[in-house]
Amino acid sequence: MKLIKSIISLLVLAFLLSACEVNNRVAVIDSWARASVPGQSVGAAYMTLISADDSTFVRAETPIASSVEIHSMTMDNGVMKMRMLPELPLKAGKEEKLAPGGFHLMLFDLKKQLKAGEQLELKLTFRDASGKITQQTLTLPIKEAE
Ligand SMILES: [Cu+2]
Repeated sequence: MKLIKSIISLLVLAFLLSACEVNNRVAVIDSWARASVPGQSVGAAYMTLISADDSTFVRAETPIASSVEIHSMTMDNGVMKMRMLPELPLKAGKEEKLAPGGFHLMLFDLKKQLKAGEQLELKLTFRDASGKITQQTLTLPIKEAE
């Protein structure tokens, strides 16, 4: 009886721990936005996403752009082609890099210039395998492209 009780309390503990992790199942590292020039209406942001479980990057928003799209970039007969992705699947434990020349976030209708040294607020939305939505807000440094 005592053994069953301790097994039950272990199960409850495991459940509580996993419930606590729900809000932070996707790690975001190396995030930055590319500095823009005056009058430029489109910007770009980059980051590396690592999800603990299979999940999906659904969308991104920022107060300083009308919309943000997830894009892929590929070479097609020597021509760079960008394509909008409805969402980006994330494999458990696999780094998904959004970097110049590959996946990136495209910011449309910038409301102000992105100046190097300043910061940009970006809200990311993820959906886990069970359909649960989580969001995290990031502060990205704005930098000149290397
Ligand atoms: Cu693009």
